[in-house]
Amino acid sequence: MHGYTDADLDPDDREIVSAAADFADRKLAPYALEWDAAAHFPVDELRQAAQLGMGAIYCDTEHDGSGLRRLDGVRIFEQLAYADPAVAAFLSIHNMCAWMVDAYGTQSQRAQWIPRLSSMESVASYCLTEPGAGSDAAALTTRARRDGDEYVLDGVKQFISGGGVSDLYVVMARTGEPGPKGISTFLVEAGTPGLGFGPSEHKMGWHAQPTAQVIFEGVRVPASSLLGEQEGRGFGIAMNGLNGGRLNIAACSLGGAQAAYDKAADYVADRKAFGQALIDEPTIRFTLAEMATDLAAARLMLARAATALDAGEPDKVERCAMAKLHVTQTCHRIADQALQLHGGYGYLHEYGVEKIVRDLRVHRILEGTNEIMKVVIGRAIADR
Ligand code: FAD
Ligand code: 2MC
Repeated sequence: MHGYTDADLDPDDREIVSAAADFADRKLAPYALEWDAAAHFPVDELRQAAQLGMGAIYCDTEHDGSGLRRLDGVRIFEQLAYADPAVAAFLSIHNMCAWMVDAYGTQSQRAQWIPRLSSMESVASYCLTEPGAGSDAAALTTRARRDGDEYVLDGVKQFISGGGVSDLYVVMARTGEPGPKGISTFLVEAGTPGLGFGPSEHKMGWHAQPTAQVIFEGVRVPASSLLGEQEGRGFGIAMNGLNGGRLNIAACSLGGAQAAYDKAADYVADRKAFGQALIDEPTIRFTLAEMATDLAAARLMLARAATALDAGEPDKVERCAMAKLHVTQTCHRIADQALQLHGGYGYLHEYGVEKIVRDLRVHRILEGTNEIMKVVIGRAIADR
């Protein structure tokens, strides 16, 4: 259990967190640098995580979900990210998709998809962003036109995590008027004629998972692919998915930063300069003290936002946005401080810290940029 003592958790919670930490230590950590260097997406290991209940963490148990809380989810992603933030973050996106199907799907959509998503026999991607609509997501132009018993999808989705590899694409597309009210959500299976993909993007970090355009050219899906049967609900579905997604991305930052901090604390205890261990230099100790304090505060803030989402508290949206803003920003800084404490060695791949800095950087951009988090929080303040 990285970042927790026994006193932090009751026995049931401890079991969940320990199981995730044990899996991460054995199945992810030893290979994370290799996967990063080779841009390898470890689908087999993701399926092993799913065997332990991490494929549909907060989906109902009725269709093989794990029936856990958001709070459990963020702790699980934190432990997985301690080993590999990129892999943990992909699993969090898959879980966001599974929850959207479970929360908004019809009984038959849930029965069809949740068992497959829970086992990760079907890996899922979330498709909202477009080349011309990122932060302004409600401006999306991918169109779904009703044609008899089918919808026909045309458009391009940009930066899709798992694009080209996933089995199920959860797609926000326009069925009606401009703006948020004209958007619906569709479940599109890989292999559907007209569904294509761009090349895998070359990225600064997140090398262990592919990112690609998802292209729809006259993609025909049965009308039963409309999530929740009713048109016009897609923007709300997408946003509610993202509330939890934002927490999970923050959890991935926290796990990565905890790992970077632990590496730095070990390193400065060993490294000698000016006749003493670096940890005996007071300014270095102060840096570690601030990093440890920031990690503890971030963990508390994230847990509070997760309980707000679990309980459906009225301010859950802004709490999730605040947690995403604060935790991803703070944790990226902590990872960078850890790199600095390693001196030149921090810049080398084999020490594992530069990978964490690269992986955590994008958490300030995706699932809503940190500027958009301020827009969300600011609107809540203005609407008080
Ligand atoms: P823009 O919206 O063009 O923003 C550019 C800049 O302007 C940003 O700094 C932004 O904060 C700022 N800005 C915009 N509007 C405002 C405003 N009103 N006030 C202040 N500042 C503002 N999307 C998916 O749908 N699914 C995925 O799986 C997915 N995975 C991703 C993986 C990676 C590696 C990356 C890089 C992105 C991924 N995204 C995904 C897309 C991601 O969510 C978007 O990149 C993000 O929402 C920002 O959109 P944009 O890139 O179009 O930037
Ligand atoms: N939770 C629940 N509902 C929400 C919501 C949220 N977080 N955000 C907005 N809504 C609702 C809102 O309450 C309103 O509902 P109603 O019509 O019932 O009043 C509706 O959605 C429209 O909202 P707005 O009027 O605020 O819409 P607007 O277009 O002005 O702005 C904004 C919305 C900027 C908050 C939204 O577009 C946004 O979050 N943009 C960021 C996009 C984003 O996060 N992309 C991430 C892509 S996924 C990714 O990166 C991955 C790695 C998977």
